[in-house]
Amino acid sequence: MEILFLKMLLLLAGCLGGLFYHLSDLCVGEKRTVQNKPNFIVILADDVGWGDLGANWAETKDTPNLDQMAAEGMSSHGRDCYTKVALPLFENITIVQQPVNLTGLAAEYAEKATQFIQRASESGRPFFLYLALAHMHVPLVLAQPPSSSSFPGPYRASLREMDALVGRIKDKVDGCGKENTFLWFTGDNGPWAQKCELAGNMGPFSGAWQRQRGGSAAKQTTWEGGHRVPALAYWPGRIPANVSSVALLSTTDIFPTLVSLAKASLPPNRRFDGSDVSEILFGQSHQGHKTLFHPNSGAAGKDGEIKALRLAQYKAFYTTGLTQAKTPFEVSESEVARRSKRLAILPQKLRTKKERY
Ligand SMILES: [Ca+2]
Repeated sequence: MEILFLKMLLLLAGCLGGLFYHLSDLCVGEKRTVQNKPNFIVILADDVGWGDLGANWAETKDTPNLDQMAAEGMSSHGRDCYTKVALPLFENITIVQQPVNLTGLAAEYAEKATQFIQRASESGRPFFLYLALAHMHVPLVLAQPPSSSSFPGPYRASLREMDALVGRIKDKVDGCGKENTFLWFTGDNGPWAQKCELAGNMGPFSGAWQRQRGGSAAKQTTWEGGHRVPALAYWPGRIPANVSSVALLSTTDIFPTLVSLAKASLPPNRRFDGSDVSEILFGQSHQGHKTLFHPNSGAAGKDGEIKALRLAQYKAFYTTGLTQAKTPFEVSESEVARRSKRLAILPQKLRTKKERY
């Protein structure tokens, strides 16, 4: 199998990488045919909150493109600003910028990604594009002049910028092979709550129980706000539109799933935590993981130690944040789905009473 790395853009922990894996036709100019193997685009956002997407949380109004992607695919139930950072920006193995100009980074992501999709499509070979964004984290640069009358604040401006960026990539896919391209958007973990208004929205997973004991329920903890991330899967004709799945999935499933869809095999000499979840994405199954183990990030104990266990609708915590917990909590997906739609219209008094996560 011929494999060519074409582009790589690296910033902080994120990279935009692309490779072709060999096969036949795709779209060349106006002529478009369906190849035997699909294309894959994975967009990974940093510290994006489950409630940052309007598709999940009705109070959020800043993500029309991601919401549209959710409507056309499947969703699954995750002050200090600078203009430059000292880290380098890579294209393949070449540093193309250092320090990175953060002001133009979103535009550069979009330009490189869309150019890559275009060139890959014209090549007639299937491709894989991985786009690991510097967004959301905390805003590293103001995405909009604060003097603007429509400036919504640093975080929301950055959220809108990311939404527009994903929208540009989706538009490119739509114009150049959407019938054979699988687009997967998700996040790595929940918001960095200690950054207050510069952090994302956890939606209903605000961790009332944990916060009462002085801890956080977001990033670096094993609570839902720290582990549950938005996930959108888009592939018209293969993935059913406007479906919200309650199956328990993990970002560790991405690799086995893409390997399977590429008709390749996982290396046999190691174990993988994730599974091929393509049947769930294609609407043929609702059985995700029955059990997930949540290791500690190191912020609240020894890095890698199992601190919480998810079993079906139950989640047991042993140590999380600064607080020890021995209480199993029930995580009702149907309740979450119902509340995510209803909470936006509930009075604050009722909302607080209902928050258990
Ligand atoms: Ca992160």
